[in-house]
Amino acid sequence: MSFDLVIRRGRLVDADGTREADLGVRGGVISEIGAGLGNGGSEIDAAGRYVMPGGVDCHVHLDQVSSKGDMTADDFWTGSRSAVFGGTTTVVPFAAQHRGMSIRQVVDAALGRAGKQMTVDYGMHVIVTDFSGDAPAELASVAADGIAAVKIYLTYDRLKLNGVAALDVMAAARDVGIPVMIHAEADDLVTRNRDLQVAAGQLSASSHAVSHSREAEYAGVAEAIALGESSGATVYLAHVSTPEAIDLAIAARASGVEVIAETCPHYLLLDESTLDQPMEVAAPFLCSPPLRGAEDRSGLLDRLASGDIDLVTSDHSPYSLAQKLPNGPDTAFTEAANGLPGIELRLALLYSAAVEEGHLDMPDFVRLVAANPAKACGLFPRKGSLEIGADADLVIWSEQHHTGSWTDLHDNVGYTPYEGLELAGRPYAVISAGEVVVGADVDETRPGRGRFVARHGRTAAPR
Ligand code: DUC
Ligand code: ZN
Ligand code: ZN
Repeated sequence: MSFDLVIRRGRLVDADGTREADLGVRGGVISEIGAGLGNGGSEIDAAGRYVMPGGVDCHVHLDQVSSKGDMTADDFWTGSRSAVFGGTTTVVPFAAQHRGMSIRQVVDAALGRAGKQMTVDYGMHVIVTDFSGDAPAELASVAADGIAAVKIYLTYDRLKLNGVAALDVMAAARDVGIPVMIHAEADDLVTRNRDLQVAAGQLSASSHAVSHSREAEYAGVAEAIALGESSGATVYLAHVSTPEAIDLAIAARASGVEVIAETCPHYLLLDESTLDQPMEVAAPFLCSPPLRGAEDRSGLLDRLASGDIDLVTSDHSPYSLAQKLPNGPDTAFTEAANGLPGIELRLALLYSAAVEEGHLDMPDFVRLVAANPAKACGLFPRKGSLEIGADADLVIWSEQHHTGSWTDLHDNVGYTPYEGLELAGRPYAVISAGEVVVGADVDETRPGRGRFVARHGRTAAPR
């Protein structure tokens, strides 16, 4: 027998283009691509379907305690299982250092739990909120072990770093060759707007959007870019919600700053008017930065097509309705858990918003959901490519239309913000390390089958 698995006559698509060929897998890696390959131990007929690298989601919150003290509804098992059902075969969550904790210990503990629970391969980032004492040495040590990036916050009282500490993290990250993911909203603007809303008794969901204004994002992104410019570190702008903030990144790149820009499906599909409803309806849609308007969505789609936005991640932030509404319908916007779930529908959402609508072609799609996220995490070409020798993490894609419904999903959240939305595209089968894990009547997910994949080398912006 020549191969463990042969996928026949698929339309193979990677970030560089599309071709029709057979793909042979041996020992969990892609071993040959061509016409008329020999027999496989198992075979899949993919005629008329796209075969693409598995999705890489490098912004997901699993098994993580938020700044408000909420534990995410998904752990590494439920989150990674939900991911693979949606076509994501590599996830990169965060080990979160809260103040006073050791970076080394939080990373080791997260990797230990992930090793037991993850059903697909994974990397790990570390959130740093306290860079005193042994933290610089510990960051260097976890970076040497293959941590993908460090994340810092410019806002949130319990997370934010002051300017000096932020610059220290940036310089340390530059020295070890990892990007700094930045939650880029200016704290002064967010805090002042929030306090004014609270003082005026304006506690509804729309006041959250007033607090997290677009100006707060512009100012945060400008600060993040300045941190990158003065330190020489690669800036990874997390969850950008406005085209104007992307334009700041474009200008910064032109003057030599390394900037990776990310957006998320909720900024491409959902509208800020959702927040004008009573809290019990709006709370599931509260995230930071908040949902924006139609012009923003169209501007983001343009910048996805032009290549100015590098990647689309889910920012999966899974909180239950009880965490969203701790005081029921009387919950104030300051009390609701912050963030949207979306790990399973990420590919279907981007496909629906951008490919089906003619803004992007399939190689663009692969670039945004797989190749560039893998590059941003130092995992390419092992992940996010169809190169010979790459891990056989593959999605056979169906263009089938379907309706978003939480009952079809595999997360532990209890709702989806995309309930009832007409969607195009979903996985027909998902292969992880050469094993068909998800398909029609196939569910081979199991805790612990995923492997830690270390970042290799210095990470540069994927362009
Ligand atoms: N930042 C994130 O990265 N995710 C969820 C909420 C937030 O503020
Ligand atoms: Zn953030
Ligand atoms: Zn996030």
